[in-house]
Amino acid sequence: MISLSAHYKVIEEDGARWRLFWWYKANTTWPALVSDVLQDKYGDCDASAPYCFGRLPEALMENQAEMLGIDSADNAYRWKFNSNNRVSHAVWEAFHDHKDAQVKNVDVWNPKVIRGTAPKAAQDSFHYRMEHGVRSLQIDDDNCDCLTSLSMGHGMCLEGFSTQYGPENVYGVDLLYDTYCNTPKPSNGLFLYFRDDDDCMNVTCPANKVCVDGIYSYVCVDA
Ligand SMILES: [Ca+2]
Ligand SMILES: [Ca+2]
Ligand SMILES: [Ca+2]
Repeated sequence: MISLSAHYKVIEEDGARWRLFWWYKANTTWPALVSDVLQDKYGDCDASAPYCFGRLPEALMENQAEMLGIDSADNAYRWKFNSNNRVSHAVWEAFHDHKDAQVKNVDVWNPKVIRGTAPKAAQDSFHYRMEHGVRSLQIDDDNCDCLTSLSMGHGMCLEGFSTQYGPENVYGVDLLYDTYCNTPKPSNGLFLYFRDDDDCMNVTCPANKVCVDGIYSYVCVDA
């Protein structure tokens, strides 16, 4: 069966094809009813919505998967998942399996920088957990708001939140390149994509059918 999410936007970046799965448009009012930045099963969002808190498709395979992030300041980072890297694996389990995580100062999992500036500190930590009523996540150097790369939901510092870096009860995203100690806010935007190769590339469908790309699959449907 075709994924309903075939309608999510596809882009080309850094020599690969990418499909959108998570987004938060800059200056969107944070939706008060949302209590989890990964609440939506892949494909459940309306493609025209101002935000989508989607997870990775279930059919995606960890050691073949890659993620691309582009923020509203046009920083673009590319991550390659690796089940042997404890930070990568915890991020995968959050985005794919909807599992909470906390790993700190373990394996470095830096993104490839496609545009913009690289994180100032080695990204060797990750957590995904409830903070101020919203299940939030953060990839950084030490599980606290400074020098993050991916930071979505509410700010987080160790087991809680520190008002040293930002005010309480402000939700949104941080930019991928964190100049120092910024916390997530709704004036930033962020778009996350997964690598989705075109499985229709070498397919010839029967007459009157067209090929629709899936995840490691395709289907020929009526034109
Ligand atoms: Ca930090
Ligand atoms: Ca930050
Ligand atoms: Ca595909």
